[in-house]
Amino acid sequence: MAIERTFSMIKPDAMARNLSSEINTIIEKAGFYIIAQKRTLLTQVKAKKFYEVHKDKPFYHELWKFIASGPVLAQVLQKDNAIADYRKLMGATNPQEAADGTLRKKYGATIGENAVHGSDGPETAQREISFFFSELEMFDFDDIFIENL
Ligand code: 3AN
Repeated sequence: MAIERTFSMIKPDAMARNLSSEINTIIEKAGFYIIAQKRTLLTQVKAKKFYEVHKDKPFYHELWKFIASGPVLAQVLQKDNAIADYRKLMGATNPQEAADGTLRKKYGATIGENAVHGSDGPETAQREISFFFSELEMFDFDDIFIENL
């Protein structure tokens, strides 16, 4: 399987409950390397832009309002098969339907306030990572390994 990067975001509900370290421990124990992360507060303009693929959905307004309602922890995770594996670790969008042991089951409250976000495919991952991070802000274990050969 190929080494991949995916974008993760710990959402305002989980941040307000001070859960970022606890969630990061689970992420790291599942084998992901957090190769970049930043705490930030999205403006409403940026929140709308981040979620613009959902602009025709009935919950768009609720979605961008919530993500701009408090600080988030934006992250880039790296691992074999990172995109699908992180979706699995997060669990179903609706915490009530999420499998036991998943982040959303453990920490999510509702379909909107569901603690974490993760990219749903390679193109989305690319777009979401570059929305928050420049290449210089990420380190890559493979690069470090090659340099030290
Ligand atoms: P996922 O984050 O699991 O890929 P999507 O792509 O269906 O889920 O939805 C994007 C985001 O929109 C989700 N993170 C979720 O919090 C929110 N969302 C989805 N459906 C609803 C809904 N019916 N009401 C409010 N928010 C929703």
